Amino acid sequence: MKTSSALALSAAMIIAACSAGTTSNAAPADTAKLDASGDQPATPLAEAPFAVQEIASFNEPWAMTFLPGGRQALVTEKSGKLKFWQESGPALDVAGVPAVAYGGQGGFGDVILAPDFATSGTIYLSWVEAGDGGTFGAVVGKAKFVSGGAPRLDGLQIIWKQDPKVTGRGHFSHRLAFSPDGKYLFIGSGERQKFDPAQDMKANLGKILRLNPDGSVPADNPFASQGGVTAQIWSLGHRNILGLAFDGTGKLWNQEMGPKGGDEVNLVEVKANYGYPIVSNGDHYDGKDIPDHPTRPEFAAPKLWWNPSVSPGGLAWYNGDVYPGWKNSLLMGALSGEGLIRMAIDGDTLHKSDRWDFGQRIREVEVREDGTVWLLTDGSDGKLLKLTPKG
Ligand SMILES: [Ca+2]
Ligand SMILES: [Ca+2]
Repeated sequence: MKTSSALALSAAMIIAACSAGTTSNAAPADTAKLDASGDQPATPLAEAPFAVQEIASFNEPWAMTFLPGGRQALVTEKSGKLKFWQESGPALDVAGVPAVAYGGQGGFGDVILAPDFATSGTIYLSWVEAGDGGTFGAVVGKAKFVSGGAPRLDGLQIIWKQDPKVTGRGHFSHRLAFSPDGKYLFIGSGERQKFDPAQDMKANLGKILRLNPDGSVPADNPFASQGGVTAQIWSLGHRNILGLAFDGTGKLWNQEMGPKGGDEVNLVEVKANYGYPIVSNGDHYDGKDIPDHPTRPEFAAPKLWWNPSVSPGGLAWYNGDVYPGWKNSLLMGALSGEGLIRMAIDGDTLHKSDRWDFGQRIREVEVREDGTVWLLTDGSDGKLLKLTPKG
């Protein structure tokens, strides 16, 4: 027994040494060149400053948020369940959740805590509801989360809807984030795979929206005087926003799944137009060309982009000390890219700092209060993963 495990160990060391050897020429990466291009080669997990620990399983998990203290979390499952995960106990179904229109890319979406969660227990949720004539649209609601052995939602109230509802079940986006001052709710609203709504000021599709916590429109929104859903608009020309994150200086970043070869991370600025579907560094999946960003400098260009596509899932700001050199970074999951991407924040710019090959579709990225990073993998046997720092 002793001999065979020693052999297995030395074989593992040889494999690790070989995989390190094959990538050593590429590292350290020429980040300036990578940052300006669509490229970003992946590094084997063996070289990461963390080990991957499997914690729990979920059915098509989509989003999660830790509760204060980090020993409990809420996890949405796309088909319509909200799970109350506990570090030392079973994951329980939360009662009182809305009925969701499950299918395609739709179902349960995001879950975040209200800024005053500690006193109010309020959470915000997004999901898809059906409309007339085979149409669908995302909605956002708030409710009080009541913890304990029979967790439930009380007083669920819808505060926002995608308008108009359209056919198809793609590009809902429905990602949520509160500004660090707790005053404003930002919603990523996808263009519903219909292209032009991203430039249509009469639709709240293909936009990032800014609302008061009760769903009303702040008086100082850039298009507030125009009324209707136009008043909700903060930025436009987005495609499928699957991650929103504020950094420590209050800057809002978004990632979005672009067309083929056009996935983006943007610095979200008020009134900016990010150009979709008029410009993209990618092209339509049917092969039709979309002029690249540099041809139309009036549209805000991405800070980073990826070709081939990585299909982003989740976005989180990291400012901990658990993993060396990660302070002030953005972390982004990759679905088709099957990994985790780290981008160092450098003022108003980003660098392609790391990309690890997990061999699994990463849907969600969360940072716990203790500085550890947790991920959700995609699919019917989705896993909650903890990235345990290596000694
Ligand atoms: Ca989250
Ligand atoms: Ca293009």
